[in-house]
Amino acid sequence: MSAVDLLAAVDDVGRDRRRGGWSRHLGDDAETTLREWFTTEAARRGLAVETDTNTNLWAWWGDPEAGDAVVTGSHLDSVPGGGAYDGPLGVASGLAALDLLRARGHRPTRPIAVAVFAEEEGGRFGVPCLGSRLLTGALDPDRARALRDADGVTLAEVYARRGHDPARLGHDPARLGRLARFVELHIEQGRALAPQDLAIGVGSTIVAHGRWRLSFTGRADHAGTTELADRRDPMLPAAETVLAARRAMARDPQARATVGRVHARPGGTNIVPSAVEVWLDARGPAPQALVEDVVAAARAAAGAEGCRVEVTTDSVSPAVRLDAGLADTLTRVAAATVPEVVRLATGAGHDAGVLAAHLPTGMLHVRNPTGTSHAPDEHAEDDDVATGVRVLADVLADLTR
Ligand code: HGY
Ligand code: MN
Ligand code: MN
Ligand code: MN
Repeated sequence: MSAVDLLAAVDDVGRDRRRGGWSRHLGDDAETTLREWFTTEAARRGLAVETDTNTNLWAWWGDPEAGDAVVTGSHLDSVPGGGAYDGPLGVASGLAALDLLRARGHRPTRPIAVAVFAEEEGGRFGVPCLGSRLLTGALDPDRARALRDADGVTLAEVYARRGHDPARLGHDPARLGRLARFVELHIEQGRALAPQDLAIGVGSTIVAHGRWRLSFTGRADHAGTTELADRRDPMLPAAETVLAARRAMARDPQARATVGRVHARPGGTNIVPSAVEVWLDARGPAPQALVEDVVAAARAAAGAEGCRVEVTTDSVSPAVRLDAGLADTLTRVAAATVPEVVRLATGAGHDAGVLAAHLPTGMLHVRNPTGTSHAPDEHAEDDDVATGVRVLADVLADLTR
């Protein structure tokens, strides 16, 4: 079954009629349905499916305990109102690549797994790459268990409802030690390949990125009867935060500073808010320095409005240089299928960026004609998807000969 057909089978899962696009978040019905779909498709292929203590899924061709495994895969969760390819393309391509290898009669000399990492987008609990960070010990399990979603539900409660013991979350060095290579196929996010008329890019680096939360506290009051001098309006320093992020990007073309999420309480149209939370996504060569500039402006604005401000770090991911030797292998193997292969530095975070600190890790990026991602219009052409699957199959064959 082709990756396009696999994706088509779940195209209606998690469609977000209100926002457009798809919304599939850890523990919700859509993500649960996608996990069941993956498990069914893997079992249909005779793969042994297991759920690890961090609820990452692993579909094995070969003995999971043997070690020295070659792993591909990605994630099934999405951002709110996201596209259908970011994550699922890598998972579907992994299954389709195994179909190709079997059709060719390939007999791997080492185990191969297709993995699905939990909550890569951090869409529900705010910490990206949750499953791979827990697996690798990059996220403290106590902190993870206590994470709360927008409704105040904790991660521990969601896992318990799922029948997973939250007490078992955490670093899994034994599992990690059995992995020898990880190759993630992902739709390109950004538009580097299309202008060069290229279908495949090999990942070289992943930019440093992080998420910070600025919580402004003022005083609720009547919108119609409170004069400016009497207001302590937290929306004003929140607005200054957004403008400071834009100034930071204008200063440094490599910087990315985004405020995509704001939450005002109590949230009435006719109320000067009592509190406003602003989430800042910062990326680039030095995201912390960028954040310091934005926070300084936010603090000054908060002071001028008589508001308090608290700044917390939700997550920080250092810049990652993907394994050069594996990138060379990916490039060599891909060259048998596509006329030219380029290295691609990406501004998007991935589970590959987390695993890269623990085992040789590579990425294959599949052309995105418009570059649009984290949005309903995200798209890869069927021919490019098929090319990506062929290249991934050739890579898995090369690594398991
Ligand atoms: O946010 C990111 O860069 C990734 O798509 N999770
Ligand atoms: Mn994403
Ligand atoms: Mn992704
Ligand atoms: Mn199409």
